[in-house]
Amino acid sequence: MPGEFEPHRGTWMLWPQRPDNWRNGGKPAQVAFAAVANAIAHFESVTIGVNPDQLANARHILPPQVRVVEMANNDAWMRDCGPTFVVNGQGDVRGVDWIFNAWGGLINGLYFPWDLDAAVAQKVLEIERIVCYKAPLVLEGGSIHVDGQGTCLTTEECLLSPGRNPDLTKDQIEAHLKEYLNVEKVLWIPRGVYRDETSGHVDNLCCFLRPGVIALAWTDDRSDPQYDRSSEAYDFLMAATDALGRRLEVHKIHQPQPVLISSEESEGVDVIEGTTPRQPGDRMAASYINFYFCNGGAIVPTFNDPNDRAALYKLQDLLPERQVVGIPAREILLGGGNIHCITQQQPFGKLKQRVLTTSFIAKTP
Ligand code: KQY
Repeated sequence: MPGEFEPHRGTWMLWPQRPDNWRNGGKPAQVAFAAVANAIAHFESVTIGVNPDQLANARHILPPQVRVVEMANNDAWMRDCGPTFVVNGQGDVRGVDWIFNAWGGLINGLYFPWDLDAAVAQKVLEIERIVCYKAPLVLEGGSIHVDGQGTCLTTEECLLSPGRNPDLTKDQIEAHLKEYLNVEKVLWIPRGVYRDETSGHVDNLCCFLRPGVIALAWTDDRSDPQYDRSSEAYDFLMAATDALGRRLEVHKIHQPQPVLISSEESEGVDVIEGTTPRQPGDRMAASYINFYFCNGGAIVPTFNDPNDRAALYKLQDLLPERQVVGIPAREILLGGGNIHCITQQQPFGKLKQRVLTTSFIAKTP
């Protein structure tokens, strides 16, 4: 699996609408998703899968350069139900279709049913005519990050949670990661971000900025429940080496102040049995780390918070080769995730495909 920071052929997303997760029938979230799609489209092509009843609305709201395709789904988390794109030894792009069970199935999943989401990865791969590898593991894309050089980051809290693969040992899960992602080393961080409803997806806590270099969600406030989680992750990463035996450089990105659901926001969400409730005063798992790399850019969530500026400047310093773009993302956070969770990169194949494409273009009159 290439690192997300490597070149992309494009980005895949889904369109939000379910009223028991997105307030006001999904309208504010749709505006936020459109802003993300528009920002990414400045750097690379974007495709959005949309349920049939929202097709006209999505086409109306999204800019013309964003490709809109009909794709039935239960909710809008392409990172988690979409394919994980990999590149084989010949340089061909392939897709891994993990088992999706809505972040914990009937044990602690976030909604039921999830059958449409479970079919999304295959549909994306059919559209792109990419061969699909069916993996016998419950896993969402937000629970892994790779450096493209043999190292995978994940959390024990998530991949060992009872709702995912209770019949597999840690070693068996690691063996699947090694096989399907072609990694040699899995770094098991103990826990993710406080109150992350995915049971601690790593993509909200830390990510590779490039091989050997990691950005980590941080707070200096020892009374914040996030402090212990970030500290143990920091200590773990500082003591670790990657697949090539390198020590890791870890950069702390200070989190926003706790983001709490307001009464108005809570009232806008339909109450349906079996779906995660959204109560006033509940803290959401806000994190600047939940950003998305695209070709030449990094699209970073902002929260109208005093720390927004520092986070954007620090990431820009750490990523001088990219344009860092902040997008107001409270409405995405209110649904339980953020910009990284709603996007999925499709990489270029290795040299062969790019050379073929270039020579074809060169010969076309
Ligand atoms: O990857 C994510 N953070 C997705 C969260 C899903 C939340 C569903 N309500």
